[in-house]
Amino acid sequence: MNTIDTAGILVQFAINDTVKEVKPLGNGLINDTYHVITDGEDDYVLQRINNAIFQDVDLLQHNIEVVTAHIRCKLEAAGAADIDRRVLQFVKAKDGKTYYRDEAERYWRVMVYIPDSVTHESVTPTSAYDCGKAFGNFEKMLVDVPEQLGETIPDFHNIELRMRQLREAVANDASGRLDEVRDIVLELEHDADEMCQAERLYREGKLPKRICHCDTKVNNMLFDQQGQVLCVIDLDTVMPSFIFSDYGDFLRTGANFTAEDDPDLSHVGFNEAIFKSFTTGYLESARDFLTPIEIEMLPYAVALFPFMQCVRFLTDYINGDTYYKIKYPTHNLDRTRNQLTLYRAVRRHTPMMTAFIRGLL
Ligand code: GN1
Ligand code: MG
Repeated sequence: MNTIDTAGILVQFAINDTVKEVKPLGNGLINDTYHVITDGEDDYVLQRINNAIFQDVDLLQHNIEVVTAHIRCKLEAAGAADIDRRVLQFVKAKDGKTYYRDEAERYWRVMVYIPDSVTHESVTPTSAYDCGKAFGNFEKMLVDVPEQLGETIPDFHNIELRMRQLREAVANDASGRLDEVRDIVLELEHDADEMCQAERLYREGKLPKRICHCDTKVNNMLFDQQGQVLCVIDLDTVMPSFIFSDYGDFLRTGANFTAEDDPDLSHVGFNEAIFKSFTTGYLESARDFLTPIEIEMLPYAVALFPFMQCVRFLTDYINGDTYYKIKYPTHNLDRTRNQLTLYRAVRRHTPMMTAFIRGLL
């Protein structure tokens, strides 16, 4: 932060109040985020967009503008209270865009800070129900977005692509680590066809893509001081995807008994209580617009995301750790084994999940 002239960046945006302080906010791994404290009514959030990962910032900001404007209209039409705390609001730069590119080709954006809001890092059965409802509602508000949105990371959750990337990594064996992980590659290959069924059904026209959040972690939600969900944040990955992305990826982190990089595999497991409450909340808001095949495939989605994450971590390990930040040499291997263990646990829970979802309908 010391080397970045935040004042010089902030003057590019239509902020009238005097800035008193700028300090780091949150713990995101991709973008850099700051809380801008002013002497006026509103505080702001300044964020540097990581354009190494999100290479088309114009497309990304356009998606976010369309989505937030649409949600605001929906909330207004529903007569919702406190709308400014329920949807993000961007401040325009002098050229009218919602981002600014500085001389060093860094990209910046500014949002109004939502007052009296907090984030949580873990879920309970009670909050999982609220999260399910909120993410289902987020998708529901976006079913009739008035234009086709682009993919901010092309084929982000396409498991066929992720398998191709794994196979390429295996063929190159750039870091000489393949021997150590051959058994894992074989296990993943064994289930790959089954896990790729969504992409096949999509090509056959049987499965839709909808506007999804695609990074449904509990810390991508703002809560009020009483623990009620205010709004969904971190909209960079909002793009067309299978609804499995939102439903499955939330449970991948929320319903694992431990963190995704816990090396002690005896801690890893699938939390049935979290699954049940999240699913109950999600289906309460999403069941009206979901097709029968989407609902029927929800247990598949719960397995797909640990499977896909295992493929992605393993690919990165074999490639010599070029994508995910690591803290020690076998970090990606620990993550791989953790996700594989979770995947196996989820598969054992499939009959339970199927029965539970039937019971809700
Ligand atoms: C990355 O940085 P974070 O945790 O928000 C990744 C997700 C993975 C996750 C695994 C753009 O997200 O897809 O699920 O790591 N995001 C991107 O920890 O690749
Ligand atoms: Mg986040």
